[in-house]
Amino acid sequence: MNAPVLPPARPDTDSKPHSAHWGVFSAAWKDGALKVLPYPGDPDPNPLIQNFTNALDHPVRVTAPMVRRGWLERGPGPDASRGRDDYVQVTWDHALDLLAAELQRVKDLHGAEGVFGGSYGWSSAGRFHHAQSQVHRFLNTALGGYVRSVNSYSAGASGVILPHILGSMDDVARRNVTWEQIVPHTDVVLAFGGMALKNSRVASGGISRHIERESMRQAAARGCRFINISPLSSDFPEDANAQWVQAVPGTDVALMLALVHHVVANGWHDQAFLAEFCDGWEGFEDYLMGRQDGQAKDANWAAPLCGLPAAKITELAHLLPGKRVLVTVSHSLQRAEHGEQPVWMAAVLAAALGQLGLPGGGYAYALGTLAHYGKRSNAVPVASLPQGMNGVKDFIPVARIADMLLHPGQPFDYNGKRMRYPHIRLAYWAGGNPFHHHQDLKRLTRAFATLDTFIVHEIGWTATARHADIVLPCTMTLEREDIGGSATDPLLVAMHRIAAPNAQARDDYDIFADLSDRLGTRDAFTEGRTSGEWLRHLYERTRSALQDQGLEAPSFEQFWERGELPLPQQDDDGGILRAFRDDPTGKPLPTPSGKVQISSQVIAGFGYADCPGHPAWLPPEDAPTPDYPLFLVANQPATRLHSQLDFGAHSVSQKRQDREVCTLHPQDAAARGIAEGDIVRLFNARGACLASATLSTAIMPGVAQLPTGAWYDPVTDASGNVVLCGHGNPNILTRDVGTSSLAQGCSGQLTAVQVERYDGVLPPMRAFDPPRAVEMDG
Ligand SMILES: Nc1nc2c(c(=O)[nH]1)N[C@H]1C(S)=C(S)[C@@H](COP(=O)(O)OP(=O)(O)OC[C@H]3O[C@@H](n4cnc5c(=O)[nH]c(N)nc54)[C@H](O)[C@@H]3O)O[C@H]1N2
Ligand SMILES: Nc1nc2c(c(=O)[nH]1)N[C@H]1C(S)=C(S)[C@@H](COP(=O)(O)OP(=O)(O)OC[C@H]3O[C@@H](n4cnc5c(=O)[nH]c(N)nc54)[C@H](O)[C@@H]3O)O[C@H]1N2
Ligand SMILES: [Mo]
Repeated sequence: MNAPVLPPARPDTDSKPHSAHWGVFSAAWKDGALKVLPYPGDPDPNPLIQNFTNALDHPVRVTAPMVRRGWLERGPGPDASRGRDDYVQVTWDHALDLLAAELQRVKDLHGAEGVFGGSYGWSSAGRFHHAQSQVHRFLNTALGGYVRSVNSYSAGASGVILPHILGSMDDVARRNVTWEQIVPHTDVVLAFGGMALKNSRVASGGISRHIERESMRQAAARGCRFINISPLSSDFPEDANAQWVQAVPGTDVALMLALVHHVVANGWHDQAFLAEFCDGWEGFEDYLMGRQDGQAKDANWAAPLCGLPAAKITELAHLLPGKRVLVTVSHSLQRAEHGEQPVWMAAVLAAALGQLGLPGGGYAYALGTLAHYGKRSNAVPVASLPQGMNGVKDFIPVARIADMLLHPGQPFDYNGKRMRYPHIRLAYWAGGNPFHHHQDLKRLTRAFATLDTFIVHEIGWTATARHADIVLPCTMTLEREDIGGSATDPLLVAMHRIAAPNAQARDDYDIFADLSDRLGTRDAFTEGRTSGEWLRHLYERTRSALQDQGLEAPSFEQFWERGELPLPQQDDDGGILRAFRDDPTGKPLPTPSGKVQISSQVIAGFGYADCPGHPAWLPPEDAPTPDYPLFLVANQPATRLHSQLDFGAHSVSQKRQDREVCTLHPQDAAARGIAEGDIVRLFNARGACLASATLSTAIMPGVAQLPTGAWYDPVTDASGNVVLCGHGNPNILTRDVGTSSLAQGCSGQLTAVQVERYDGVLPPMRAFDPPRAVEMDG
């Protein structure tokens, strides 16, 4: 079955609109090739749209339903051969019959509590075919529910701590300071983790205009100073003319403490603001000034931790008083051990400066990390698929998946609660790639080996699909019609179909509908609608809201014909923080005191040593050692979204010798005899991977950077043990521990490694070859 399938002859077509999380575009067939052009209104289009050009009939697409041989022969049950087995191709009917029977078996024996349907992942931009919504709706209607996951890999720590101290993540990140305010008002942007354009070019649901570069340019031209506190100078574009402050990764809290210390020691803090708008300053100030532990958190204390001269820290502090200052913290800082602390401490820094709630000032958590942030909100809702009711109460913080599978029944802490991991027998994934997003991949393989059954719908043979028992080929976004939109982008996109489904691929929706049929729940899942009828039904919400506001409200047919619909937006004008500043008693913050929690009695009451009652410097456990002396930054890739379309033309064009590229400082490279373009081996006690080295002074010494997203390509020894990932997936190195007992977020951004030149035989890169598969007889 692995014989090459000839692509169908493609006649030339007119260009049609479509959308991805990384941009709105149009696509057309010309001379047998797919041409992809950015949305004409986009001032700074994202090159990632070029990943589509070779994707549709790439050999790594899943072409037919497949069942893992061991599962087919031995039936459901724990199996350590997941990830190493071959596949047997079956018909759609056979696959769906097997799957329906297995779902029924698990439900009868263990209840819906035995099914994990968290299915975390970004899937694709269309709002109806959003795979995670589809799988949740299916499990709710067919089984009555599933064990779910809460929070995200993006904002695992901040999503939990922010409601304790300021308000919801969305209120602090998404409906707060806008780029429109920064351009005229802000004097200093203190950006911890920078504001990399590669990141703000992405927004779930799509993004029609990339305005960040131009906004930074205009603000800088007016005199706004951008400070890039980051191990990488590329975390700001040149347009921002940013000053680069090279602080040791993971030490931002120490730096923030020292800045606040200097501000307080000089009496520059806004005492009136702290008294009126904040709660718990005194206890925090005792810690800051070292009144109890005898250690003032001053510049001299922070300097050796941060790897910065004390004079540099005080120089930064001098930039702040009397200025309109905006503090930002990228998501990356909280995707690390004690990730709650920088999120909290940055709020305290902005509060000490009295800046919270001012136009262009204060604290805009995560501004610059996604295109959603710093924008106005739409004044009308956009489509989303209702997921139904989940009858199962059990859940896990999303990044605790391997802990759950490996330790059923064991207790864990989360946000003040003591909970127990449920015993999962079957996991169902559609639209996510745990072998991309999770840490310590060898441990994750052991975790998935405990399942009775693992089901995956995929467009391609990701490592996740290669660990599954039943793999169902689904259409990719270009192969179906959908509606693209998000709550902060003023364009609804009619996502036209650009190509017929590849091989036997089917829409997730149609797969779930036919599966529901076998389980007797088809009507509950479909409500009698085809996908085309669903699109019309979901569009109606937007149309009627437009009509209610007396605006032009085109019919679905008109919208489809035009390809796009501009949406009205509202002026959030600073969101809850501005409202609170203007009217502190009438518009209190949704916190216990109604004010900014500089300290929190609630969090103190949880009694967590790893998340005390005020922000504090807690040194990371996973820091460089003599054996593993470099900090590895495993950040978001510039060449794709996560692992999506890693086989796409743009992503592949940036690899070297088929490997992902790892950046090293020339000093660190020279000390190891590594030259530009050498293949290197990155390793620590958990694992190893290969990459191609590039040398650059745009990274600070002592730090190596390898982006996430290269598809896991395990190379095994004679006994089947994984020796390394030959492609460069950093998650074979990262540590699978929660940020703290409070949030239990993912801590994959940083880990300690050693790097050496790899002089061995380069293993062939096989992540983009489909696995061995045979066709079922008869
Ligand atoms: N070390 C480290 N790890 C990290 C991070 C980090 O900074 N460092 N970042 C984390 C973050 S912030 C995130 S958000 C996660 C991202 O993790 P994921 O969201 O899981 O990553 P994606 O690659 O976007 O996975 C989406 C998958 O859905 C598939 N897909 C696309 N369209 C469809 C469809 O229509 N149907 C179906 N069934 N499947 C579809 C794609 O092929 C792809 O495999 O990674 C996290 N992991
Ligand atoms: N091109 C592209 N864009 C994306 C994504 C993608 O996969 N590809 N993913 C999107 C998603 S889902 C999310 S959640 C966001 C994520 O947004 P982030 O998590 O903020 O993105 P990263 O690129 O992982 O990290 C940003 C920068 O933080 C710096 N950094 C790392 N550790 C530290 C530290 O300890 N201190 C300081 N000061 N700096 C540090 C690194 O230099 C890194 O480049 O990005 C989104 N944008
Ligand atoms: Mo994310």
